Amino acid sequence: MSNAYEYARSAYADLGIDTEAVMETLAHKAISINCWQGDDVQGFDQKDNAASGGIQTTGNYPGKARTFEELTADFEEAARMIPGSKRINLHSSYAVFTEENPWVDRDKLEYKHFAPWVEWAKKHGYGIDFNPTLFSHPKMNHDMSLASPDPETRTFWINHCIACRRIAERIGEELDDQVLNNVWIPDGLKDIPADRLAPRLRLKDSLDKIFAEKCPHVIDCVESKVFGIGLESYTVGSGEFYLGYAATHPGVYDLLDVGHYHPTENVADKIPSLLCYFDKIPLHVTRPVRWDSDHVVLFDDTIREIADEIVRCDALDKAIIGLDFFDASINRVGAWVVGTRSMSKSLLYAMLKPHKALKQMQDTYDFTQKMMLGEQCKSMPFGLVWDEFCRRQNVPVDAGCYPQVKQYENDVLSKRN
Ligand code: RNT
Ligand code: ZN
Repeated sequence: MSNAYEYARSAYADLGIDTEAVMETLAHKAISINCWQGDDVQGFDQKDNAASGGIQTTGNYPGKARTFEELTADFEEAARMIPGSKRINLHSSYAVFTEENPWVDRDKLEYKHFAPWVEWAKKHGYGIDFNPTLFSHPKMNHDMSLASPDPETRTFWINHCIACRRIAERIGEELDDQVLNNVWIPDGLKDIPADRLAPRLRLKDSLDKIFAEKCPHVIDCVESKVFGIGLESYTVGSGEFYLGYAATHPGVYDLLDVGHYHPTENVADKIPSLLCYFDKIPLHVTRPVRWDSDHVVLFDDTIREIADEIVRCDALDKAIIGLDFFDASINRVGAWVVGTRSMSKSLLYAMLKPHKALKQMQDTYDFTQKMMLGEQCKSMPFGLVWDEFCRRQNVPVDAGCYPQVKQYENDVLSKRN
C-alpha cells in the first residue's frame, strides 16, 4: 500500500467513506463488454458485412480481428488492462462456424454455434450476455424485420429471436447465471410515414411470439431508439413503445442506450424513474457525439452522472451495465480498455461521494452546503484510490496502458494485414 493511498484513504474516511469497502464492492460489479468493438460490428456470419441497419462504423485502423481466435485473443489482452469483474456481450452474428458445424442462417442458429464462446468464457471467468442480430443481413427487407409488412420476413426474424433466446437460456444453464438477451431492431422509415400505428402493432405481436417461451436463465430486454441513418423520419421501436411494452409484460425490461434520446435529454435521470417500476435497469453506455455515434466511453460528465444515479439509488445490483461503442479509427484493444476503465472509474468516483449527507442537505433545504460539499468532492484525491484499485486488480495504472496497447499492436495486430 502506498503512502499516497493511505493519505487518500484517510481523506475519504473524514467524509465517512470507507475506500476499502468501496474497492471491494467495485471489484465485484461486472461490466458487460461489447464484443463488437473488436471488429467494427462485422461478426462471422455474413460475407458483405459492413454494419447496416441504421448503424455505421467509420475508420479503418489496421489490425481488426477477423476470426473467433483473433477476437478472443484481443479481448483477453484488453482484459489484462481492465480491473474488476467482466462479462462479454455477444451478438448472434458472432456464431462460430467450423467444418463440423457449418454455416446456417440466423433462424437456424443453435447453442453449438456458441459453445466455443462458453468454453472460453468459463476458462477466463467471464459472464456472457447475448443479442439477436437484426441488421447487416439480406433478409432485412427495406430495413424492416419484426415490424415488416411482409409476413415471411417477419417470421424469419421471429424465429431468429426465438433461436437466440434458447441459446441465451442454454448459456445461462452452462454458466449457472442469468444472461441478458437484448432485442434491438432498426425498423423505421427514411421519409414521412403514412402509417405509424400498423408497424408498431406488428412489432408488438412479434414480441409476444418471441417472449412466449419461459426461459428462466434469460433476462429479456428491448432497446428503443430515436432514429438511425437512412431511417430519420420514423422508428417503430420508440421510447414510449418499448417502455409501454416492458411495463405491461412482466419479465421484459426496457434497456436505456445513452445515444438513443434527443441530445438534451438526460439519460441519468431516467434511471430513478424506471427504478420506481422495474427491478432491473439494463444499460448501453456509449458516448454520442452530435448523434448516436457510439464513440468510446470517456470519464465525462454524462457517464459520471449515470454512475451517480446507480450508486445513490443503491441500484448497483439492479443496473445491468453494458457498453455499446464501436470506433474503427483507433486501436480497438485501446478502445475497449479506455471505454471499460472509464465506466469503472465513474462507478468508483460515484462511490466515493457522501451521498447520504448530500441527500440530507437536499431534504433540509440546505442547498448552499449541498453545493459546497459537491464541489469539495471534485478535488478529493480520487486518482490515488483508482491507482490503488488497479494495483490490487493486477492491471496497469492509466499511464501503463498505452505502452501495453502499443506493444500488442506491434507484436500481434500489425502482423494481420
Ligand atoms: C444500435 C443499438 C444497438 C447496437 C448493437 C450492435 O443503435 O445501439 O445496441 O449498437 O446491438
Ligand atoms: Zn445500443
